[in-house]
Amino acid sequence: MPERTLLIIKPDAVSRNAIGDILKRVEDKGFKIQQMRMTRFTREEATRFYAVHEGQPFFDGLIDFMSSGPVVPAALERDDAVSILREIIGVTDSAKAAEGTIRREFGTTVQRNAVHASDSPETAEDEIAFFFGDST
Ligand code: IDP
Ligand code: MG
Repeated sequence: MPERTLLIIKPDAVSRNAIGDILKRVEDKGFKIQQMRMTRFTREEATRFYAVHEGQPFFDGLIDFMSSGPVVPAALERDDAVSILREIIGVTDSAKAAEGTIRREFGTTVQRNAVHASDSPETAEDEIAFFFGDST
């Protein structure tokens, strides 16, 4: 069954000119890019997007980082989109992510890890609506 997920290319990856390389990785894995744009989170928007992590020790740093420069959110579609994207990005900490994963190749630390990917089909739809509205 086709499913959607949200990818965000984070400010660290945008600033190291990795947008094209990351999009090529996901397209080569069979994802269709349904919607995409470049934008920048205000602190308020980042706080809303990451509300589930409010109260975590890393929260303030995460909001600083995510609002520090442009990001590229993209709605992606393929079978099992959520789990396949999580697989190819690797674990949260770029330093611990497996060889060949996007976070290992384009990120550096647990915070500056190059990309966001939705963690469930339900979250994915909410996150896609956050950027692109409900009309997709
Ligand atoms: P995920 O992005 O792999 O789903 P989450 O636990 O949802 O990981 O955390 C959201 C984001 O918060 C991470 O991608 C990372 O940028 C940041 N983060 C998570 N854990 C830590 C941490 O322990 N220290 C610093 N930043 C963190
Ligand atoms: Mg998460």
